[in-house]
Amino acid sequence: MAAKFLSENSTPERLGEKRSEVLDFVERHKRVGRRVVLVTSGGTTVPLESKTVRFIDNFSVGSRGAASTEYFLKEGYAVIFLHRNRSLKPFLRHLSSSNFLDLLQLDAESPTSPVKVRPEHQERLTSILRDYERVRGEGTLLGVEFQSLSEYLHLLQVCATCLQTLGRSAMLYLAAAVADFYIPPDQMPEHKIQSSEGPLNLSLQLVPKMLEPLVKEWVPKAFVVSFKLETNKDILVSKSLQALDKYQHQLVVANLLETRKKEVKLVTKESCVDITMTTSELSNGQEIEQKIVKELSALHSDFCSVDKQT
Ligand code: PAZ
Repeated sequence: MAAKFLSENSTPERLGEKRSEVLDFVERHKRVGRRVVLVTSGGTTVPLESKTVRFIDNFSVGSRGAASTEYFLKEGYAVIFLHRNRSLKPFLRHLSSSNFLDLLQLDAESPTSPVKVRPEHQERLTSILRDYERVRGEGTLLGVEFQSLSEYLHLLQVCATCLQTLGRSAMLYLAAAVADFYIPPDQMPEHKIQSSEGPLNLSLQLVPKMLEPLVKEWVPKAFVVSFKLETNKDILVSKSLQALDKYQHQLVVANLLETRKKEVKLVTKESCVDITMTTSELSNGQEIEQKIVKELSALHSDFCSVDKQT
């Protein structure tokens, strides 16, 4: 099913070049013994026309993926950040609620470098820039962009297979909100759908679950974390357990749409651990992703130590 989807849906531009970049990144960090995590982030679009004017989208803005990426970097991981274009980016996300130009001012007294950061933003920007420059200097973050469902799935396969060589020291953290339904290319109109033709009836097909080949074939030794989003709390844990049973991966991060920034559950076959934020932690600007990543990093260390014992 997955192979059929990938062969029938066109590959993203410069896929070969992107594969080489990811492979080089993985090899470089493998040489120094650094663990590598693939973080997926943001929603996918599902085109309604091949010359796409309209598409179906979802709510995800990529906060989970962008924030988690920063915390994985702090934990010493190298991160492949597979993200939706225009979704939130690590470091830059801290400025997403500001108008960039409001952070700056013109200084008439220094004509050669007249653009300055306003004094009230100096401290915050310095701290963001310091973290960003350290990561750039160490070369520990690689961004890979997608927009549509099909681009995402092709790039997921490429990134995951490049990680195979790392065995247990690779982690996959699949936080992207991936569409479950799509229109196959042979059923998609070429041109913009005309409203003059009346109301639109869409028939969508199921997207094959890529977790299956990912766990069985692409990265069979890696530590794989999937996400489960629900709106009904009564089915959250049972659906997470079903996924673990079906795909045989290591862990599901289970969350509800409304409370996803305040509480999640880390579900494995053996346990279900609640991670929660207090009101004071939230008002101090602390983020749940810091706790999630800390916990996962520790579990990943245990998982890697099995290799060393054998
Ligand atoms: O991207 P975001 O921060 O707005 O939301 C994060 C999330 C809810 C998409 C993520 O935590 C998640 O659950 N992803 C998987 C969604 C799914 O079940 O397909």
